Amino acid sequence: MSSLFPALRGGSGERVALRFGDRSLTYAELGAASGAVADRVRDAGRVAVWATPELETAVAVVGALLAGVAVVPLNPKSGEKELAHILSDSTPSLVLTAPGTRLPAALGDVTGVPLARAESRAWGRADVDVHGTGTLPEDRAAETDPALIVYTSGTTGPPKGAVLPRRAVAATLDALADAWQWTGDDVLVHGLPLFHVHGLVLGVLGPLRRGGSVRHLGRFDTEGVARELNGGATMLFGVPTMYHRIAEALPGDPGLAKALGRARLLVSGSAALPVHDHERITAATGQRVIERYGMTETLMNTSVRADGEPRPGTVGVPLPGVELRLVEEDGTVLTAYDGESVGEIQVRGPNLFTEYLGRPDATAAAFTADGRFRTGDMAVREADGYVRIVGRKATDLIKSGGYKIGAGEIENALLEHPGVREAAVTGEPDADLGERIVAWIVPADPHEPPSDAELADHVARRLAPHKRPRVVRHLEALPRNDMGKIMKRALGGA
Ligand code: MCA
Ligand code: AMP
Repeated sequence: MSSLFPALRGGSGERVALRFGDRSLTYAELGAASGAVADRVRDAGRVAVWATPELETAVAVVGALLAGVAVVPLNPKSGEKELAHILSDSTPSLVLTAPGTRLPAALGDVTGVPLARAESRAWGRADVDVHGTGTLPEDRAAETDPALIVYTSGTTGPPKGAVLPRRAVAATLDALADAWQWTGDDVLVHGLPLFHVHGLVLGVLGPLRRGGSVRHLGRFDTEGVARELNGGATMLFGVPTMYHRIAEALPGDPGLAKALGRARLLVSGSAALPVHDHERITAATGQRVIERYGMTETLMNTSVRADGEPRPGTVGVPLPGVELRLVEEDGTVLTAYDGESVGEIQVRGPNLFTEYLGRPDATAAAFTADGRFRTGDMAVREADGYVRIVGRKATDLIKSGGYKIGAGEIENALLEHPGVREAAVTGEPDADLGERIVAWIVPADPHEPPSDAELADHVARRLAPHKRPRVVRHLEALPRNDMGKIMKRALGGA
């Protein structure tokens, strides 16, 4: 297939490709640095990347992709149980890290390979010519070859690895370029984590595929957003929690309002942005935030278009190449564009993943016989085709801060704590996070229950900090039906 990153071979060598804090790389430097990584990993089979928000994470991912090697991005805050699962499931031959990274013992015998500092002249090998005539590796990978394996939570059990082919990455980024008039002139700013699709595929590989620039904030804050938008950034990507924090900050920060007013495009995704936050941002800045809708398994499916009417509360129209339909419980395909008939969103297109790694059962269950992916998201379609998401089929999935978290994996982790006899996890509305994780527990010893902080730390250490319960409630027994199944509705959960 043609290259994923034509700009690395084209003539944009002196243009800045990546900036993380005060460190940056031009396309020429990125070509040299990632070309060297490609050399190192060429025969590695599959590699993991310790995805800290640093330059070297981007260099490692681009280098592996240049070599045609599949990348497993790892959350550097993964707890021991989550990390052990992902490593044993994806069996990477090595883990690429930024220099100076201390890897946890839970990594076991997988070799950590620290990269040289990305700007270091050590990359500047004479045989790497980023202007097209030299030895950046030939792109021999097929479009169906895996580019990334991204772990995503289900309702029960440990996370599954979604295998994303190179075709899906190229297709989704090109469809977004069409929808957003996204070009090499754009400079994107964001502070998203680099171990998920939003921050990594859209937020790093997106600008690089266009030949544009990305400025990563290291960690999200409104000051960084204002600084970069005032300093020439043209686009902002964020999850609703980030836009909510912006909406909260705007009344006291005219500089932030001015900076947002300058942007070409403000894009929100990963969860629904409440209409109230849309309205507050528009009132203060004159800008409309546009939403796009995607999933780890499907990459992007719909978006409000840059040249379309922004409509708060909707996720816009199907992207070019994406077939989207709504299907009722009994399998009836909805033909109405009436804004009220609700069906499950099913999608088909070049943007889809190929399988859950090593899970043919789960893969088969996720697709219809004619190759459409069942998203589990429930939606209606308005007369002009705009899609409005109204809910989710699975009651045991929680979206908190834009992260998808399965209730089952947290329940299992809580049950591993000696102070917990029974556990149920639900999501509760939260103005900042969208939903917050609530743990309902029956303590092993009601007179000496574990503290809330102890349980939060336990889950953070086992799984990941963003999976920790924000609220713990104690019960004498969990409400169960005649079959012994926990009745989450009685707990106020879904
Ligand atoms: C707190 N911390 C702890 C504990 N408590 N660490 C260990 N143990 C504890 N008990 C740490 C956290 O790790 C974090 O550290 C800091 O304290 C604050 O924690 P928290 O309150 O959880 O973070 P936050 O600042 O409130 O995070 C909000 C956020 C974050 C920045 C919006 O939720 C976020 O980055 N969300 C993005 C999710 C995302 O990218 N989703 C995309 C997947 P520190 O601050 O150092 O980290 S969806 C997707 O990809 C699809 C395709 C799509 O459609 O986009
Ligand atoms: P993940 O599996 O973490 O990739 O999350 C995918 C899920 O996030 C989707 O199935 C949706 O439920 C949700 N999602 C993503 N973007 C949006 C959006 N703009 N509005 C509402 N929900 C969204």
